[in-house]
Amino acid sequence: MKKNIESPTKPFYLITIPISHYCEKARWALDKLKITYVEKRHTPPFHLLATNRVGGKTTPVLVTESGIFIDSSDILKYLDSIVSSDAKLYPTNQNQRQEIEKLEDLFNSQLGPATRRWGYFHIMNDYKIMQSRWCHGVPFFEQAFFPILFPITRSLAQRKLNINPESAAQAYDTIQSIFEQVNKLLSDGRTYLVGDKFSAADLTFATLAAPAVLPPEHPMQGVSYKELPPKLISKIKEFRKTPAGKFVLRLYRDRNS
Ligand SMILES: N[C@@H](CCC(=O)N[C@@H](CS)C(=O)NCC(=O)O)C(=O)O
Repeated sequence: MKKNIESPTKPFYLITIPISHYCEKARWALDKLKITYVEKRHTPPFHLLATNRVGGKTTPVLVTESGIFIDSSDILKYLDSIVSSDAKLYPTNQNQRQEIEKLEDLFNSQLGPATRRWGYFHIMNDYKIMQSRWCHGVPFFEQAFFPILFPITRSLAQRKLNINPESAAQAYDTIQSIFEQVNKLLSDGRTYLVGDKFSAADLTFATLAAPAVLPPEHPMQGVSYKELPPKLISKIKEFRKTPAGKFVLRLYRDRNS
């Protein structure tokens, strides 16, 4: 496997809540850029112990010898600054870069919260699904505490993320509106959202849209797709049929190539 940077003396650490789509954004960037890292997975609320220790709050956090990055976009920009020019996720062309950053901001600020709120609304009351999503690869100790802590962690998350039927319906409308914007961009037959190369805009859209499309190649799988609530499955099927949904599925099929 060709590396894009010289190996640092210590591997990078990526602190995650494994199912988080913002964490998947950082994970995919590290994988794509072939950077050696160790993922430290935590279930809520244990992630707070790990993030607080290094001065962060939310996940992902990337810990490197050159600094600690506590936001997914900062992580991407840092990684971009250390890889060779042919591997970059942000082009040197300023107009394209601006377009990419604008899309990335839109996806970060609107799509990410919307897919998270809408997705959680459908699964949060199902213990088995939530356990499969929140405990994927986390330390045994945290898995052991999950049954005791889940009810309180769930209600804290519901409150913090404002998850209720009305907000979920609004989130669904937001996802649809952003998918429509992406459908429009793709309508001229382009392969990527900006320019002729995979960029931070594609990566951010694919990862933050993933909860609405559930790409089979997503590295964090919970219970099988068929075990999800039928209402959720039927909406996911609809999203998968849109040009934006097909785009996400294609990017995920190519994720590891
Ligand atoms: N703007 C941040 C958002 C990250 C974020 O919202 N992470 C969520 C997981 S999806 C999190 O760690 N939540 C736990 C918490 O807030 O304590 C980024 O892009 O990194």
